Amino acid sequence: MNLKKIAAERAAEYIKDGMKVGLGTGSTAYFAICRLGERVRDGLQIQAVATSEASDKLAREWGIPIIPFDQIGRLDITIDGADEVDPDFNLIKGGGGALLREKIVAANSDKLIIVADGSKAVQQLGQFPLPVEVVPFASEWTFQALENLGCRPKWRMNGDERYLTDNGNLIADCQMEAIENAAELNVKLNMLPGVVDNGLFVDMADTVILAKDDGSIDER
Ligand code: ABF
Repeated sequence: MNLKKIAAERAAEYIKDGMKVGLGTGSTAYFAICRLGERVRDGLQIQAVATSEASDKLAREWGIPIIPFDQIGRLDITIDGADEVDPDFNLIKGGGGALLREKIVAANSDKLIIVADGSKAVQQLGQFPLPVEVVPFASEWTFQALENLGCRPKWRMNGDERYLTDNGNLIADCQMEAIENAAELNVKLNMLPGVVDNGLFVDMADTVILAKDDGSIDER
């Protein structure tokens, strides 16, 4: 049983003719894009923006019309995955490296639907290392600033090289253990001049669809 697929395909049912849709990134959002691709093949009419180069490519392969972000206007629904979801629907995202575009697309959406298997539900955010996107200029200075904030950052690597996002930035994965106040940390991180954005999505998700181990869906 593929729990990610179950959750993602349930979310795809929300999409109706004429909608403008944000396409998430990651192995769960992948199934939502494929399901929407099937529906487009069967006649569903939508326009979409993608949150990563990978999702853009996948959507185009399925024949989903992709529009540049600045030309699409307000989105009806975005379907995206998450690394952690707390009981208030606050999220850690960015394990897939696409947090910046994901946050911009989510902020421009009337409705953000998060899809995941049940393992992503947590009581408190912070076990999953919080991704922080950092500009390459003065990156060691920013790294130090993250340490001073009490984060324990580690540069994300791609083999021997530092990982680069679709925007040409670095990712510092910050081991936090427990995030007591996600809203406050979100602001503090984004106040650091070298930080572009971070993977805390506070008060952004509208609906969370989790597929549980037995295949049933917890949808709130
Ligand atoms: C994206 O993909 C990210 O924000 C998140 O990091 C990740 C979730 O990965 P997966 O769906 O592959 O578990 O949604």
